[in-house]
Amino acid sequence: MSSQANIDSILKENRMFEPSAAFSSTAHIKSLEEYQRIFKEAEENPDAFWSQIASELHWFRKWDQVLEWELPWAKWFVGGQLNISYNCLDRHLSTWRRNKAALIWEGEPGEVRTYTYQQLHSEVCKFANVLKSLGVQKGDRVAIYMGMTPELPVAMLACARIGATHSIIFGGFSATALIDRINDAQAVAVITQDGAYRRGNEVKLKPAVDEALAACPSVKTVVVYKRTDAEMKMKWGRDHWWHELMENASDDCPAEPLDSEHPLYILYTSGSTGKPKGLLHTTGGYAVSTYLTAKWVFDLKDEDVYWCTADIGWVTGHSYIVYGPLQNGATALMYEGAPNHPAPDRFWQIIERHKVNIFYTAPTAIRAFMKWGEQYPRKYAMKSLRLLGSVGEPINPEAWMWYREMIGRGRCPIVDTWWQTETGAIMITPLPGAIATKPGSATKPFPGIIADVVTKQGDSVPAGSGGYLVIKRPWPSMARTIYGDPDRYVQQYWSEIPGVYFAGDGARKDADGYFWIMGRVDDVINVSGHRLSTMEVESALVAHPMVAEAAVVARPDDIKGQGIVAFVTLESGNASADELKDELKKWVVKEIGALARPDEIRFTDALPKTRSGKIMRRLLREIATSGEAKGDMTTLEDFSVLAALREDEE
Ligand code: 7RM
Repeated sequence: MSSQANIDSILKENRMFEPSAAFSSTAHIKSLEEYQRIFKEAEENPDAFWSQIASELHWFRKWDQVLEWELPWAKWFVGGQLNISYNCLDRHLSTWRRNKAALIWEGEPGEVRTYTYQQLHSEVCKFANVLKSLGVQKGDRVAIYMGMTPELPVAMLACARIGATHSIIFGGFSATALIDRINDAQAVAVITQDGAYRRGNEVKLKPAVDEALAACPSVKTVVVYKRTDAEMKMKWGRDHWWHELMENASDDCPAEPLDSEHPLYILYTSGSTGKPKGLLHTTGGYAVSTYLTAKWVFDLKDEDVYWCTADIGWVTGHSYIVYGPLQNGATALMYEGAPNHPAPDRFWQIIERHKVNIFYTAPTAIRAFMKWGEQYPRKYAMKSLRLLGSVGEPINPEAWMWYREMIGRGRCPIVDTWWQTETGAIMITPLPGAIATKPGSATKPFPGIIADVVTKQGDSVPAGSGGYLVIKRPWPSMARTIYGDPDRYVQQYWSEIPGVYFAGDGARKDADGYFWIMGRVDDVINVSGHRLSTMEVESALVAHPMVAEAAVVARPDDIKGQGIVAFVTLESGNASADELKDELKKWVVKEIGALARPDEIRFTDALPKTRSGKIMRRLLREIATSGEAKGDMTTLEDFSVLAALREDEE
């Protein structure tokens, strides 16, 4: 953060959509008044609120104390013992849900597998016994490097069942990324698969593990799930086939009672510099927050088919494909592959085939759908849909409206959910039956979450001004530390602004108390002393009919301090002419003012993104400034994008 000043907000959006009476009447939270009452109760007596929710789960031993808080160190449900795998599975086996679908999986090549709660329980118990037989013990770390197959949640839940801490590494990461993460966690085992299907090709996974393990002495065992049947080298004594081990494994494996603060998982996020940060989540608090947010935000009902399109290697998949939905006894759909394979209508086909009711995806995907064209969703009625969700980046109003009209057909509320790997669960979000939505706003904090927008000194900013998004009180699913580096945890999240958790994002609160997330403060641009959010300039650009996506960054400017460079991808079929560059500059001036006029527009076929779809503005900043990207690129999804950007420049 370069300046003490606040962030100027220039985006104006006045549309508002009330929940329909029909939706509200059956929703878990039915009205604004009900939300406000619960919010107030939770604010005034957080212990009672969280205790009541926690009581809906299964505990082997009840907690003695709800919260022990020594800033910034939290312990939730102190003295309690539970097992999240028990809460996801066993708890449902004594109810009618025993034979309900827990997971419906669709492979990219088209096969479908369904697991009932009973079946999933058996698989998890068997694999938990496999892990034990391989010597994996409570407290050990297990790295999981898999694609989106049902065996991935089986592996996670099996780890959780015996108290091993999982560390899932995106199937898209390289051997180098694997080495850093495996060594940081000192993992004793790796669970992987031969390969995964993506866009009709095989992405090889096991070979990357082989390459990495030469530099990872802590790993003693590798389990390989056979997905693609590719030719595979197996190292004798170290590598085992999943199917061979499972053949003789017993499906009797009682869940281990674990301390509420027992480490459940480590998940790495890229730091802007240096080694990746392993956020550590523990059991009890995480279970409670993911259970409740999944239920209220997605308004989960027993009849629903719920689909979150995230990769499980990202926190969204951990919390809202696996732990949140399964604790609720929901039916979660899981899809293995790409959204445009074999054609750009794959998602709509899946919604139609499985009669999906709740659909949760990312703005980056929505902008891709917009670019591919309306003809694809238009082919399908998608009458089953009743609720839509968005996560991962600020969703520009243009994309929000398209999502509402083209996918939701004007019938479905949209929940724009703001949260982070660090927060473990959704923090700011509409409750769909209670809170009216505004395109581009994540609306209000979830009950029990005390959020604010403040200056760097920690003072609340007036309505309408931008500032730093902070959380003022501990919440159950907060990350407990950065694994192995508590000092970095304190310094990264609890030092910048006194006494509160600083999320790294900028935001603005409007006169109705709605939060508008403005993106990472590291991305803020300072033009002639005005601090602008890149997201707002991008949002204006994307509102132009020819623009599909935009990324805006600053580069040093002798006069203004910083100038604006916009990287723009166009809707298919639009030529990139110089006249269009002028037109876009004028457009931004008209939409938000002369201050935000881009100095340069660069057309590109694609923007550099992480695997989870976030635009990597840092790399674009380096390209705009020095012509070359040099920083950490381990999380970059597609390297050819950078090469193309460099070529464009010449
Ligand atoms: C869930 C997830 C976290 C960062 C966060 C924000 C951005 C996520 C929204 C959003 C605006 C949203 N975890 N972000 N959701 N920005 N509106 N609804 O994405 O750790 O991978 O990323 O993502 O900048 O700090 S994450």
